[in-house]
Amino acid sequence: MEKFYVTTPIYYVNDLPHIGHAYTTIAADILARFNRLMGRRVFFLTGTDEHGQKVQKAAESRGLSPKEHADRMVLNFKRLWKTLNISNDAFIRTTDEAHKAVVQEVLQKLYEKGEIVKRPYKGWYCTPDERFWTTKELEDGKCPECGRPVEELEEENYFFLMSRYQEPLIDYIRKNPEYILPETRRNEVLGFLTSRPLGDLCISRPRKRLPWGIPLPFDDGFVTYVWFDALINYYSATRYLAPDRDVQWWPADHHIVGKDILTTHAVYWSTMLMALDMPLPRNIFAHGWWTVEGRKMSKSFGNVVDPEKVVEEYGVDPFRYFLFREVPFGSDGDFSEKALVGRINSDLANDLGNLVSRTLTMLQRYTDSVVPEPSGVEEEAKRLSEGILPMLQEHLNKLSFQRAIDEIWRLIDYLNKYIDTNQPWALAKRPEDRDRLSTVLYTAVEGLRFIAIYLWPFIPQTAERLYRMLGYERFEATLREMAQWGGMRPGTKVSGPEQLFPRIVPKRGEAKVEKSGERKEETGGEGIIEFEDFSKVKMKVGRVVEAERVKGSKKLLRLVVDVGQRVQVVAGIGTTYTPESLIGKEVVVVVNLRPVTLMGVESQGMILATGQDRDIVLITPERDVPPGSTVR
Ligand code: ME8
Repeated sequence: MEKFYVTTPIYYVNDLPHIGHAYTTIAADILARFNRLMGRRVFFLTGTDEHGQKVQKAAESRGLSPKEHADRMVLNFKRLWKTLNISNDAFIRTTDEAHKAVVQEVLQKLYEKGEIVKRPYKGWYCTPDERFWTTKELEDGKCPECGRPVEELEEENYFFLMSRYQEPLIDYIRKNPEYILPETRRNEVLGFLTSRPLGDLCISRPRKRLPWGIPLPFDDGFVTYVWFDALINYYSATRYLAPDRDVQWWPADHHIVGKDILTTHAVYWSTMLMALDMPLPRNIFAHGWWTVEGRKMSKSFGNVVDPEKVVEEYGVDPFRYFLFREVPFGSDGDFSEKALVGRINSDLANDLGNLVSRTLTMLQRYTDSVVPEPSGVEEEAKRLSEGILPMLQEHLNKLSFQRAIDEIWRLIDYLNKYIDTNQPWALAKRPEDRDRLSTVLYTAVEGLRFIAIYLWPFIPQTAERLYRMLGYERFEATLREMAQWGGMRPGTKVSGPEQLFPRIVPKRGEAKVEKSGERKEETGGEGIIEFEDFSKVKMKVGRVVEAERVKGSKKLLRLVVDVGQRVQVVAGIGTTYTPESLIGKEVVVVVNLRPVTLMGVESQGMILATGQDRDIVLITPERDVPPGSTVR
């Protein structure tokens, strides 16, 4: 059986985990889940980096020993991984005795091979970053990485002769285009390696200066540099933490890291492995950086996002979904609650949630929630559903999570449209269309089965819930076996409709009225309202003065409408109208709706229209009237 080994960085225990740590770990989780579903043996490793100056200092400031401090801090990470449904197979701590033994073994081997030597060293030391810089590397006399002051230190130390591997590494990266991804980062690393001589790496710290580390096996006066110790975790874990010890886990398939620590992985770790004559990992992927509301996340700005809080407020799956749908993996992203709510409302509540509830509502109404026998196979639905699997494989192999999600959404959009076009509610009224109704309902519910399976790596809790709603207990076969059209057995009892994702009303208000362009389910009954209810709705004639597509959406347009004053409205009419065709058009706008955010854009009103999808018709005044005229 094929194996798949994926890692996250091991996080420092000097601080609490935040959205950035969650991001990397969820990425690895998606890959681990997908590969398990593909029937591979998976080892998914995460953990904590517990030695070094940063941790020692954090412990000192709390009046604890470094180990006591680490023992406490590690719980925050473990708890968060539980909250986020992270399915790691092991959790490594660099203070594990077994890890320390492997680090010492590696050091001894390199020392005996002549890859590590002792030398006097003079340089500029940045204490917070725990590393030496040469005079040339300093920027304005300060640390080029963090900009903080450095101090000149002279001491004897042990060096790993990294410079020997400069050429072999350049060669390796050139010959293996997928070794470092994304490509822009690969080019950066190559640029760095080819533009200057690679120095040797100081891998020890005198114990008298820094006692908190793994002692060098060949010199008790020194401990190991924290990065040298930490990087070895990826290998040491295969020796004592991996499931199925009979599997040859090394080398890893993917090391997923943030772009901040690419050099340590691409250069230090790769050359360490070369010196050890060990194979290099298949891929190192450096993802982008999250800011929060346009600013760097930092305690001093008070904008560090606690994933536990986000999950408490919005649920785990919306959070997981948002992070990977919002930006391509590799690019930087910006987190805001507004953007999150926009995604929940448009993608999860409207597209997915609505598809599930309307399908199950119709089954309940027309077949007593029993899956009907179809009278034929809808070839297009079958082709689309089955065709997503190879696309998922291709995209996830390159860690293109966003594209993978797009593929699944194509099926969701298709099925919503399929229901709109086939109008099961109309078929149900005509006895001669009974067979057709069965086929349409079967196709919708079978399509949902594919969606549940495909979504599982991304939003496992929702996928499992949906799968149970479809009458299954758990995924019992491999993805390839399950992704065959016709898997849903006629006669299966499915559950009644449930709301998967309630629409989120932005904190300030109670915008319970649906925005224009969102799909409205057939309900059958018309509720009578009082005149005073109706008179609460303020409508005006407006002229469209600006129109453009909302980025990333096929349906939504951002319009600026002059209704006496200018208001911004997000309208789901983009499948019928082009932005250009709307400029100058008169429309009717509901102007006193509580604003909501759709895909990151605030909508301050609603435009009246009829029809749906490609057949939307705007309601306009019969003759030109001045913008701002009241509609009653
Ligand atoms: O560097 N956006 O640990 P660390 C995206 N112990 N990702 C972010 C992020 C942000 N704003 N902030 C943090 C270390 N991350 C070392 C690693 S590995 C052998 C040793 C994520 O706790 C991202 O994955 O500082 C980044 O690389 C990592 O957290 C840094 O975690």
